[in-house]
Amino acid sequence: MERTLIIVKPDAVQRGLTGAIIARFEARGLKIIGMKLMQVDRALAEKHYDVHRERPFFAGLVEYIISAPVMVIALEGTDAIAAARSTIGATTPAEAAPGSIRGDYGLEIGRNLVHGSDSVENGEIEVANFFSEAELCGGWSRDVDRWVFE
Ligand code: D4T
Repeated sequence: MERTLIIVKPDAVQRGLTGAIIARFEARGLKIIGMKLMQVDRALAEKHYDVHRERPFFAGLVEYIISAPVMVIALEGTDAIAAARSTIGATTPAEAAPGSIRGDYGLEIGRNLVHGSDSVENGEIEVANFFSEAELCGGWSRDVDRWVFE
C-alpha cells in the first residue's frame, strides 16, 4: 500500500469544490486514512514547496497556499501515487485531460486546485508533515476493500 498527501488548495475550497474533489478519489477506490481542514502557516508551506525554493514562482506559490484554509487528505491504496496524480491531471490545467480534476475545473497553473505527492517516498514524508500519527486511521479495515484490491 502506498500513501499520498492530497491538498485541496485554497481556490478549490473557496469555490466550493471540496466535496466534488474528495468524491473523485473515493470513487477511484483510494482509502481515506486522514482528513482535516487547516490553515497552512508559512513555515509549513515553505517546507512543503522547498524543492521549488529557487524558482521564480516560489513566493507566489507560498502566498497562494497560505491564503485561505485547505483540506488535507491522506490516502492509501495500491499505486496510490500514480492513481491520484492521474485523477488530478497535468500541472497546467489548460493542458490537463478532460475528466481529470484540473482538466474539468481549472484554467491556470497558479490556481490548479489540488496537490498530490509525486513519489512513494514523498508520500510518506508529506503525510507525516501534515498529520500526527494520532490523526491517522492507518490500516483501518474497509468493508469494500476486497472489491477494490485484488
Ligand atoms: P503540486 O505539487 O501542487 O501537486 O503540483 P505538481 O506536482 O503537478 O507540479 P509541480 O510540483 O511541478 O509544481 C508545484 C506547484 O507549483 C506551481 N507552479 C509550477 C507554478 O505556479 N508555476 C510554474 O511554472 C510551475 C512549474 C504549480 C504547482
